[in-house]
Amino acid sequence: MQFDLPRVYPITDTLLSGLSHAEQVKRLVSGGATLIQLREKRAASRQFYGDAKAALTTRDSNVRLIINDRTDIALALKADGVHLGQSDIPVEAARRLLGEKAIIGVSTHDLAQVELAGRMPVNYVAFGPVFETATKGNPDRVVGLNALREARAILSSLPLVAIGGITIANAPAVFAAGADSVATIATLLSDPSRIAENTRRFLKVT
Ligand code: TZP
Ligand code: MG
Repeated sequence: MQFDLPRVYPITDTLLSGLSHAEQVKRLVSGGATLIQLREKRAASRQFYGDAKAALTTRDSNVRLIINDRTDIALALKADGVHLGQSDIPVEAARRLLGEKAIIGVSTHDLAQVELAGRMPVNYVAFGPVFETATKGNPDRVVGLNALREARAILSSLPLVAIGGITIANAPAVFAAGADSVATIATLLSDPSRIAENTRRFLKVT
């Protein structure tokens, strides 16, 4: 279940960017992103399905697209995988549906959840929010860099994705604490005219 996790893992947000998922993917890919998560918390299922389908149809062969929360949509569209939260269906169930080759990641927000996630059939574990974030409604408590270091130790070689308030400025400290990759929303998307440029800049510092 090894897979090559890039250093920057952008997540789409239609409210913040004002753009469809497909258009965000296009801009992120033109900036060099190779793994992108489509995250939709508001739109109707049918609308998200159509937008995700458009993103997947135009996907490059070197780009992998992961669907947040919705294993059904990932399965129906043959996406590259699914990203599950603590209240989504169990990882084992998603693995049964999507198969061995799917990329499955899980969100964790404290070290007990990291311990459990480390024993699940996942390809990576996301941990955060590492810093304050304005992007997620009702975010979990900030975990900080010390807990991130502990998460690294718990997971040994399992890929660790840090999330929450990560910017070009603080990313070096996040990598130094042991993250393999950083998942980011606002820092790449808040200026929609600069998505490709900011992605390129971010990739350069990693
Ligand atoms: N999960 C934990 S923090 C977060 C999610 C989805 C939001 C991250 O967004 P940003 O803008 O990179 O802080
Ligand atoms: Mg979720």
